[in-house]
Formats: sequence, C-alpha cells, structure tokens
Amino acid sequence: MRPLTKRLGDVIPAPALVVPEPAVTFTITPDTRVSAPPAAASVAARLGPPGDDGQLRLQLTDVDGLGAEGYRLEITGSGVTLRAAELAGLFWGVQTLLQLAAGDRVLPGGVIEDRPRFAYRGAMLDLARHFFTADEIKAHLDLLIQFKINHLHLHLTDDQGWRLEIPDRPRLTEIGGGPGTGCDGAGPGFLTLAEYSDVVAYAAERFVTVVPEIDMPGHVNAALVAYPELTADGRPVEPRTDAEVGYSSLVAGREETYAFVETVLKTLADVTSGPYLHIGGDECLSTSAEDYRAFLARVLPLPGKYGKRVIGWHEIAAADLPEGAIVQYWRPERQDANVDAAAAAGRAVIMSPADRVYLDMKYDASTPIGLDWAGLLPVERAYDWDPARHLQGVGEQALLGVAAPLWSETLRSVDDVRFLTFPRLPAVAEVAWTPQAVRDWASFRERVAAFGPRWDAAGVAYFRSPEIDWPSA
Ligand code: TNX
Repeated sequence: MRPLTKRLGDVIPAPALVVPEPAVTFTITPDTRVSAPPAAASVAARLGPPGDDGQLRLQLTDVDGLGAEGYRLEITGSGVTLRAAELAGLFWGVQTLLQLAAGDRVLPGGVIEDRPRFAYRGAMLDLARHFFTADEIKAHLDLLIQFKINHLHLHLTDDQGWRLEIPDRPRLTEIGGGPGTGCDGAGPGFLTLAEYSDVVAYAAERFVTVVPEIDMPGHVNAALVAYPELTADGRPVEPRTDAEVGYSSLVAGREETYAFVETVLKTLADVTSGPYLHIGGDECLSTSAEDYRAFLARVLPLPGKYGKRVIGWHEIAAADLPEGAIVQYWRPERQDANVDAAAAAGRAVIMSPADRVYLDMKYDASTPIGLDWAGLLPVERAYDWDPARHLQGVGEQALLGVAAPLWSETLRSVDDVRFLTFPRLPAVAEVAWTPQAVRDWASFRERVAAFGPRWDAAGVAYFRSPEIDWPSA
C-alpha cells in the first residue's frame, strides 16, 4: 500500500540521515518568504520570494562534518532552516526541499542531515552520434540537478561527428558538424565556442561542472575527414555514419598529430571553467599497443599544461599515468589488472560499468531504442550494486565517483534521451550520493513512483517501467 501522506524521507537520492517529527508539518503558501545572505540570493530564489525574517531561512555557516556539498535541514511547525557551509550545500538542500514540497506544498517535519558519498556524480551525453543543441542540453541539465548530479560530461567528438567549434581548425565543424553527420546522418550540428561557454556558465550557476571530452587517438574519423593530413598516408577518408567502433586512429609517430591535439585541448581549456579535460582513449583497436602508449605519453600531460586534470576511459591505465590522472572504468567485466594497479598507485577512479549505468542499454527486450551489448538494464539492476565492490582493487577510497553515460547511436530526439534517462538516472544518482548502508531497492522503488505524475505534468517522456508501481493517472 502506498502511504497516504508523504514522509520526510521521500527524497531521491535518499538523504544520509532522516529524523522525522511525524506530528509536525509546515505548509508553503503564497505569503511564505525566504531569507538568505546576499551570496545565496539566487539559490534562495528557487524557493520563493525574498523577505526579511522569512519562514524559510537559508544560512551559510559551518555545519559539523557535512563537507562542501552537505546541508542540514530542519522543518518545524513555524518554518524551515537550511544550513550549509557552502553555496553548493544550500543548492542541494533546496533540491531536497523542492522534492518534499512537490504537489500540495506541505513539508513533513523533522531534521535531515545529508552529504554525498562521492564528490563526482556524473551524467554523460554523446553529442557526436546525435547532436543536441545548447538549449536541449540546458533543459536536460535542469532535470538532472533535481537528483544532485554535479558533473555533466559532454562527449563532443567521435567517428560520426565533431561538435565543438575550434576556430583554428574550422573544417572540423564545417564538415564534421555539417549535414549528414551523426549515426545514419540524422544528427547534424555543433556548438559554437560561445554556445559551449553559455552551457558551461549555465551549469556552473547550478553547481554542475561540465567535463568536455575529445575522444582520441581512436574514434576520430570525423577529424580525419576534415583534415586528411592527419591520416597515416595523407589520403582523404570517407565520412562514416554507421555505429562501428575501433577503425580510426590518429598517427602516434607524427608531429602534426600533436600540433592538432594541442590546439584542440588549449581551445577547450580556455572555455572550460571546471577542472577536468577528458581525452577519451577507449577502444583504440586500430592503434598498436606501442603507438597507443607513445600517443598517451605525449597527450596525457597536456591538460595539466593548461591547468586541468586529465580524465580518460580506463584503457589509459595501460600507459604511465601522470599524478592526478583519473581513470573512468566502463567495462562490465569485474576485473582489470591495469585499473587495479592505477588505483594502487593513487590514481582516482570514476565507476561507469556498462552493465549497471549505461543509460543507452535497453531496459528490457521490448525497449524500442538503445543497445544491448552489455545486456539488458532494468531499473533495479542500475540501482542494486555497490561501486566500491565492482573491481577488487578499487575500493571506496580510490573512487572519485560514479557516472552514467548515455551514448546516442540510437537516439533521434530529446524524448529519446528522457526515455532512457528516467527513471534509471535517479537510481544511479542515489548510488552516487547515498551511503550504501542507507540504500534499499524496495524503498527506492516506492519513492521513484512519486515522480511519475511530476514527469507527466512536466511533459517528460519517461519509461513507465513495470518494475515500479506508478500511481494511476
Ligand atoms: C562503447 S564506452 C563505447 C562507445 C559506444 C558505447 C555504446 C566507451 C568508452 N566506448 O563508443 O558508443 O559502447 O554503448
């Protein structure tokens, strides 16, 4: 049976600590005012109009042990006090309040003390196989932040398309972002540097870090089409719009390669406010192991040269990793000696195992879009795992966080993005935020059901998974 009244713990991701005061509620009305220090004015505005001595009080103050993103929320009969050490903590606390207020605006009484398990809680969107505009990316981000996702990884380049303007190499987007690019030629377009900067700023205002990826040395057919001098024999190659992987490569033994890579990474560093640049590095099936390591020896230090930390897909763990390099594990296999060794040497790991968090996997056999190379991925499977136990050598301390990629080979619209993202992304967000001991599928399953009517009302085309008891409309 569904409970008739909402409870203080009815939040996704589940807070670390919830102490309900069942007899107490506070109702937000048109007269409710929000008071906050000036620095928190825009965060506070998400809750309602400002006013001195408001019933909703935001305070920037040290809250014991809750860290940069943690917050303490107290709801009494006379109002609400939200405290955090930093603005990010207030912002996530506001997301909690907005979830609790949904519908009747009645807030259940009690205290929440919350902080994330992991600093990096990510979602990735593949703009290369199908392009999404800056406005579409921003709208997607607005849905992600409700679940306290704080990193948006943009896969900007691949065999089928190049989606970021590089002024020194204009043909990358003139050709690689032009008509007929993307899988089946159905996803043309690219971001100008101004549009990309706008997305970065929009994300930063929402405490989200954009993590841009230029995939190399493989997954570069679009770059080779635009600049044939980058190919092994200097001869032009044909554009490709199929979904094969592993057939293209930059040439490790050529200076021209590194001039190209440095131009691209420097351009990207200049317009990226966050601390990371992702250099890809996956599935280089047509690069010899020796060339792969030689290429990475030159390229892994480049983000550092421009003030950024390098991230790569976990294949980069086959190379010598500079200090600070981050490895993103994506295979479903439960062992990888190179990644274990990288973690043992102090390199941080982001966990993205395809059989748990790849949002492009089909939910079940009848899912009309998506892939199934890592198996089917129902919501419970995305929820019911522990990132600190996926790889033997990668425990809690080695993990920077958890991220859910969405590859776009089979996507043709924003509705497709949303269908594969919801309700699985909320499951992954809870894996990344909530302490393992507090997580429980039966509870998540109930809590996520409440989002059905909200997504319906907002026109979000989510998947009505039969695993969830959605309220009848
Ligand atoms: C593997 S995951 C890829 C991508 C594909 C994806 C499809 C990874 C680092 N590489 O090129 O789009 O599978 O699920």
